[in-house]
Amino acid sequence: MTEKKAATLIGVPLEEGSGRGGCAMGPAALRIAGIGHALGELGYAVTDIGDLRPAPATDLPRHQNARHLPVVAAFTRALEDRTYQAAHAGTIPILLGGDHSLSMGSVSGMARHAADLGRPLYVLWLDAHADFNSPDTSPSGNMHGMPVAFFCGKAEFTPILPAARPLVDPAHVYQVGIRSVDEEERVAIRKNHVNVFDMRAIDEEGVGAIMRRIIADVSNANGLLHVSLDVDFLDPDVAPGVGTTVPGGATFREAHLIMEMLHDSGLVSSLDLVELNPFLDDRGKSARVMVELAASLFGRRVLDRPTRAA
Ligand code: 4U7
Ligand code: MN
Ligand code: MN
Ligand code: MN
Repeated sequence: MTEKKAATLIGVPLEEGSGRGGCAMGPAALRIAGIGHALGELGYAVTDIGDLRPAPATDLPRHQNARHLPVVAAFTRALEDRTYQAAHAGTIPILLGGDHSLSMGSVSGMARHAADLGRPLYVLWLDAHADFNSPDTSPSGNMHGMPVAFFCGKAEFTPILPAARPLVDPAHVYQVGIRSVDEEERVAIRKNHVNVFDMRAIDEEGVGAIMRRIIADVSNANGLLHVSLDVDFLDPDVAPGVGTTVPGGATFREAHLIMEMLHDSGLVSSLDLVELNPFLDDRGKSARVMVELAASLFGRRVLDRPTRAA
């Protein structure tokens, strides 16, 4: 008998990493748009553990260019553990964000899980931004621009998680959809050999060819693949509900094909749905798009746009 596939929904009402209000409502909007129902329909046993609300960390000094560090650090610690536990229990952790600083915790938790299994962790970063700043380089001090540097061990936040924590090899990070990179970030992603497929690469090669390469790399290495989907990966016309819109983003069809190919690969171990700001959304449009993409990633085959919701 094959065991029923299982998913754990983890609500992350975190907005302090983003420098503005609204992302804390993201988990509610994703639930109303039907994330749990969609996964249930696809045959998953879904456990929703509700929203995490850790108290701010009291042991960290304030950092003038890592804004709200005590809040983000508390979420990082809680999420590292909850994500690890969900994966260790044989389920797929799905993080309902919340701003992108939550990936400091979710990806670190998956790195611990992958280390347990003796398998490498790969990360697919679907985003307009590289999120490879550190407190030393960030032009804003907003920690949602720092998670990739953090889980690769390239940003100096050592007191947040144990110094000996498993890191992600930057050469195992694949960024797709990139179109806004800060000056020092550009240097850092090159120096650290992050694999970047910017919008020009998508236009020239197409997402199908790009995804085939990424999937082949992960598959050949017997890796786990964590997918981190930032709303601003999509064009603002497709998904306006985000604080950091950048024109010229992915179309719905491109994003959808990526999800279908990921599903067929069977490699995806975990997922972040991040940066949804329902306060900026257009009548739930972006929330529904995010849920439709997640459903495709977990096996929905027809293009039935969800009509339930709000
Ligand atoms: B997101 C930025 F300066 N790079 O660091 C920064 F442009 O999670 C934006 O991808 C970061 O939405 C965007 O503040 C973070 C800025
Ligand atoms: Mn991001
Ligand atoms: Mn972004
Ligand atoms: Mn390798």
